[in-house]
Parts: sequence; C-alpha cells; structure tokens
Amino acid sequence: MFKDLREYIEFLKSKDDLVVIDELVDQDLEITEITDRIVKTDGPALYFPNVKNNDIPLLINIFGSKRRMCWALGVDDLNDLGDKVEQVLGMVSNPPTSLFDKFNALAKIAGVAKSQPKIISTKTRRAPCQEVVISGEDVDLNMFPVMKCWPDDAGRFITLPLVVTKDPETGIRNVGTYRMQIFDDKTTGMHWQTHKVGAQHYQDSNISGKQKLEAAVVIGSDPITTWAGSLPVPPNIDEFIVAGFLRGKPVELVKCQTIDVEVPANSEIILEGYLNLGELRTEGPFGDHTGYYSEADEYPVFHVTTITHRKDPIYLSTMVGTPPTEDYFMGLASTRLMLPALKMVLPEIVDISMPAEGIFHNLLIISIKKSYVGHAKKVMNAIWGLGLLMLTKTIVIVDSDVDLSDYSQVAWRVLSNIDPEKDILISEGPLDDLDHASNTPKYGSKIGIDATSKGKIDGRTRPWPSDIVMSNSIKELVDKKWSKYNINN
Ligand SMILES: Cc1cc2nc3c(=O)[nH]c(=O)nc-3n(C[C@H](O)[C@H](O)[C@H](O)COP(=O)(O)O)c2cc1C
Ligand SMILES: [Mn+2]
Repeated sequence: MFKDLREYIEFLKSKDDLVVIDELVDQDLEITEITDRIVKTDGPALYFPNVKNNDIPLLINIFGSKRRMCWALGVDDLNDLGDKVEQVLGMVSNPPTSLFDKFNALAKIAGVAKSQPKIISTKTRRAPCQEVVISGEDVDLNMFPVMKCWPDDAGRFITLPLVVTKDPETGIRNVGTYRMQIFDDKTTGMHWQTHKVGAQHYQDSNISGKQKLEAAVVIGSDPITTWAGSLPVPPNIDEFIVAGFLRGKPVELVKCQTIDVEVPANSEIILEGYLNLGELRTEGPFGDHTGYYSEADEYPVFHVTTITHRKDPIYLSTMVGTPPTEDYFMGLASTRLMLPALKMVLPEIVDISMPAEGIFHNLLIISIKKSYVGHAKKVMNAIWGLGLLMLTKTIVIVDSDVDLSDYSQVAWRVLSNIDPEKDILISEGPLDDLDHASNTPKYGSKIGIDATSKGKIDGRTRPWPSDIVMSNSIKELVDKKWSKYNINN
C-alpha cells in the first residue's frame, strides 16, 4: 500500500517500470503519441520533467499494464480484489454461527471500520496538498502541463481528476473521474455524463435551493485512491471508503480551504470551486476511449476559486484513444472488484469479461450455470436494469465451462452455439453518452446473445453434440513418451 503518488513512483523506479524522459516535449499532442505507443506495447509509466513552457512535471501511464495495475492495488492477481470483497459479502449472506466464526467476523468488521476516511487536523502541520495556496486573481490553470491529446480536440483536458462532490440532500460524498476541458485560466468544463453521480448532485442542487454545487478536484493521490474515482460503485457509496477498504488504512482527508468538501491530504494538486446550476458551455470534441471523437455538447462550467498544491507538485495525466489505452487496465481491475457484488444479485453468474475492444459499455461476456428455460435471457434483462451496467449494448452469455480470458474459445463457442432466430434478444433502453451508433443520443437498441448449449430444458428435441475430449490415460501416455517421439517441439 503506497502512502502517496511519490512512493508509488519510487516503487516503479525500483522495478524498472518508470522511465524519466529528459527530452523537452510538448504538452500538445506529442505526449499522447509517445504514451499511445508505450501503452500498446506493454511499456512503462512515463515521467516528463521537461514539458515546454512548464515548470511542473507530468506523469502518465501509471496504470497502463496488468502488472502495474496489480502493484498499484497491492495484489498479486487482479482476482484477489474480488476475494477481498467476497470475504465481507460472505459475512452478510452467511452470518457467523460458531464462536470461532464470530471472532473472525469481528476481525473483519474491525477491518471494514478502518475503511472510513479520517479527517486530519491541520492545526500544527499543513496537509501536503495545501503546502501552497493560490487564490483570487492569481488562480491560473495554465500553470499545469495539461495535455491537448488529439489534433481535433477542442483544447486541453484534465484527464485523470477525482471530482469530489456531496449529495445536496444527504451530504453523502461522491468521487468520480470526469474529464475537464480548460476554458480559460479560471474555468473548465465538467464532463460528467447523464447517468453519473456527479451529474445527479448537480441536478439536485436545485433541491437545496442553492442552485450551486461546490466541487473539489483532486489530481495525483495515492494509486488506490486515484483509481477509485473510476469505480462504478452504487451512488450512495463514498469511493474514499472503498479506497480505505482496499488500502487497509483510512484515506486521510483534509478540509478544503474555501469550500465544504474534503480531499485526500496526500494529493499533489487540488482545485477548489463551484458550478452554477444551468450554466452550460460547449465542451469537446475530444478524442475519446471509444476510439472516436466524442461530439461537442453542452456541459456545466466549473469555476476554480482556489488552487492548492504541494511545494513541488507532479501533474498526473492519462490519455485515451483507440483501445487499448490506460483506462482499459483500470476498468479490468474494476470488473474483478465488482464481480462478487454482481454474483450476490445474480448467483448464476460464474465469471464476466469486458474485452478492450468493447470499451466497457459495448460488450459484456458472462458465463452462467444455467438451470431453467429462458435463464440466459433473464440474466440479460437483469443486467439491463443494474446500475451503470444498464448501458451495456451487447451481452453475450456462455456456459460456465467457457474460459472468458480466452476470446478465441468464446468466439468459437458463440458462433457454434447460436440459432439466431431463437437466441438473440433485441431490447432497447438507455445507452452510454458516448454511443454514436444509435440515431437518438443516449437511447437506443441493445442485443443479447444466448450462446449457451441447449438441451431438454430449452425445449430442444434434437440431441446436442458432445465436446471432443481425449481420454486421460492416453494424454498421460503421450506425456510420458513425449521425448521419445523426438519431435523437438
Ligand atoms: C481515464 C478516465 C476518464 C473518464 N472520463 C469520464 C468522463 O469524462 N465522463 C464520465 O461521465 N465518466 C468518465 N469516466 C468514467 C467514470 O469515472 C466512471 O463511470 C465512474 O463510475 C463515475 O463515478 P460515479 O459512478 O461516482 O459517477 C472516466 C474514467 C476513466 C478511467
Ligand atoms: Mn460514485
């Protein structure tokens, strides 16, 4: 578990997985082109101390491989994330009975209690993220090496922020990663899409009567906290609690200087500000993680009133484009974390996979244990009604024995098993803001493909063929004799 971003940087250096690029580079386009080549070839994190006309260094690609994603989250395998969650959820579904179990449960509950963020006092010592405070006229967002990523982008975008807001009614905190276009030295766009929690808080600022929502933007916290901003946890769960749970230590928060919002004390840079309800401005186009430019559209304006930062801040960035880019690895870790919760609602689910080419909302592959007619379609309908998974355009369902990490196996099973007339379900409903295929924005059709094997329970009269499997005794025999064949392979 890393204390802050710096400790993670040192760790990556020790693993030879961070390269410092001393060459002078341009924040416009050049860093994207370098990073895109690196992320697509499983390369290292990149640190640019010399960005043209900038004093502040830029760090990118800290999550851009499975290996770094595991290090960042402190696990050997991304599946271990799900195991951690399962232990806690298991307690809910199987309450402890024996004394020993109770004792264990108590220890786990104590662990969960440690997940709550802790507000630290700054009476005696300034929080690292507030070592320098800039307010009023001096606020100038151009002090950071914010990237213009692609040639037709509308401008420069902060790409890896944590946007912290509070529910105007309940006060429950939310943390979301939403890109922010720099409009001028004191304002940015706020690209929270329709179905996101930040957007809901903004709409609800109506209820509080204030017509105004305070927001703090965090750039560069420890890796787990940074990653937590992209987690699709239910709206009433504070992502800092999830980060604390995974860190095994509370996220230490500090009150902002000018607004009633708390931010991780270990952060590099904080932007404090507000949004006025109804004040919109054209945001985009932006070369997005779909591999297409997302169109210009109207989004709220974020007014920055105060900037705080460390004495020598590091600007943390990312770039997206044609998949795979860094966000794919972040999302891969999210699916492993969320699987146990999904299984709790839909116990027939064995595994899930979102291939990079499907950019999360375009394709979800699910393996299930099927036990009744229409079971696969029941799962499709459930997914289309579940949190952000409602935005899934294509759902493919296969049997429990299909290995979802082997896309060749999945494709073979799907193509072999479907009877298109019966196995395809076309539905309609909300779509991701980034879907460009439907004629109506944010709404359109979806497809579910039932590629499970079919038998009597499906009302089938013709027998289903058996898989071709060699007998174990012959396999063992060939293993034993392998060297004698002298095939040299
Ligand atoms: C690098 C990156 C950039 C993202 N940009 C946006 C964005 O601009 N707008 C958006 O709505 N979601 C964006 N997301 C996805 C959200 O962070 C994600 O849906 C998250 O669940 C939102 O948090 P919320 O559920 O608390 O709203 C981005 C994710 C990543 C990893
Ligand atoms: Mn959230």
